[in-house]
Amino acid sequence: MIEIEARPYPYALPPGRTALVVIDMQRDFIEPGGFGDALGNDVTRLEAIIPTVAGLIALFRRKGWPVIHTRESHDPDLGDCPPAKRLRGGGTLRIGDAGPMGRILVRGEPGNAIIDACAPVEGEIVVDKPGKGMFWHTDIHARLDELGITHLVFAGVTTEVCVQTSMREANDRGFECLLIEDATESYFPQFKASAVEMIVAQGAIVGWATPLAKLEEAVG
Ligand code: C5J
Repeated sequence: MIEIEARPYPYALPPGRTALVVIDMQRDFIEPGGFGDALGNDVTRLEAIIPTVAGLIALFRRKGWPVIHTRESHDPDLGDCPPAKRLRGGGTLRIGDAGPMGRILVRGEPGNAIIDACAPVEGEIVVDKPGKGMFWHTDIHARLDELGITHLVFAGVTTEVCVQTSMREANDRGFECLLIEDATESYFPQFKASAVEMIVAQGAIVGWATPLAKLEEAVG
């Protein structure tokens, strides 16, 4: 076990049983012209964490530990996008509409791709998830079990939506979850701060949080 200084108390990381999950580092959320932008958000906040997320991915690759990437995405026929999701919100572009980077949140479209700086390499698992959480309508739980993974380290966007939902799903499924707090971001600073507090509150009710430097310090 490697002990990581974290909130609310040290996180015990078992090498060989720990995977990194990078949530939705997609052009649709991070670049101008994507879904996040169409909803009226300032995407530059998310852009700022790219070097930290890339550094975290590099650390896991250096260690030879699994890296899993997720994409929030839908089939081109939108059969996996309930009307309640598609029609929600007052943005100029809805899921499935054609935007500057192709159809919003549709698999295979340029905007749905993971940004170059965090792109998966050969052999890494990529999960296409139609929901906010990484488990709903995906086979990731079985794949994690096959790999013997019991501990998940989380990064990506956005903190209070897809990251927090995925962490909560993972926590309910028995995974020990650690959030790298400077490798996640929200369009709303107060939502990020609150989400991190909710995760670590009540003795790590959802999981632990720590900055990348503390993980690097501990794992070398
Ligand atoms: C959102 C996400 N915010 N990846 N998706 O709709 O957090």
